[in-house]
Amino acid sequence: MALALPSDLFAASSGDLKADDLVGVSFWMISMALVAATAFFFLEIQRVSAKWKTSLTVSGLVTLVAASHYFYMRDVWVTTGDSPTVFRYIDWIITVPLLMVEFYLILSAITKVPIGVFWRLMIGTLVMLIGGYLGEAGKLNVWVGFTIGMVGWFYIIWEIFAGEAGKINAKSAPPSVQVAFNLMRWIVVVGWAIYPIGYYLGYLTGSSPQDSMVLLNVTYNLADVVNKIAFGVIIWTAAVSESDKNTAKAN
Ligand SMILES: *C/C=C(C)/C=C/C=C(C)/C=C/C1=C(C)CCCC1(C)C
Repeated sequence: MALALPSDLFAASSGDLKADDLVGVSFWMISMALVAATAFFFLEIQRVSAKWKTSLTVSGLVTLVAASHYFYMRDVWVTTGDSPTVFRYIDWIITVPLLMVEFYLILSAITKVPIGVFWRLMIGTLVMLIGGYLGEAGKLNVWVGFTIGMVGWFYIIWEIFAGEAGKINAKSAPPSVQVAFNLMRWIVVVGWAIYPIGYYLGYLTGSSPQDSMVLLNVTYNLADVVNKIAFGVIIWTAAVSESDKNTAKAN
């Protein structure tokens, strides 16, 4: 039968992934991991108690939105060798606010949280991402964009450690939620720090554009594994342990 297609035809449908293309391979692997994580978070919704279901839904939405963008980013990279900056920032402008919603939900699972907390986290997010985008897109000097982005990020860190969000959690959360909240805070500090490092490696070291774009994309991709998948798993852990505790009490 003449049904067998030449293998380069298959490869051509998504560009031609080279075995030594580290960035391209990382785009493929992470897009699959994001798909798997999405299925996992959605399936686990039925296992946790009512007040945790929305948190798992949001985790699954973050990985779903990111998986879709990874397919596009992967194609841009594999076919052109360019950084998929526009897709990257479209992804972040949707997923980072969703992660902020997640913070708000974790706090709201325990106590009544003023809506102002949510809006302040959103404002910090917008400043951070708009500054970064203008720098990366060449609309602003790369250092100026970087600095604006850093200001937005520091503002978020301040809010979740010293601001109203930080105080609410310290006062009223049960231990497992406090553990989750603390881990999430360290994700925002340590996990999110990987992004400005990526920006720095991409634009501010003065090395060749090709090398810089490899470093930038590998670093951003690694950061997404930590901050989208691992972050979701942390929330899942808290949700399962809190739900099991409540079931034990009820029996
Ligand atoms: C799922 C995607 C996430 C969690 C993306 C987070 C992105 C950042 C924390 C980006 C931060 C940046 C700075 C702090 C300064 C320079 C510019 C950015 C946008 C890379």
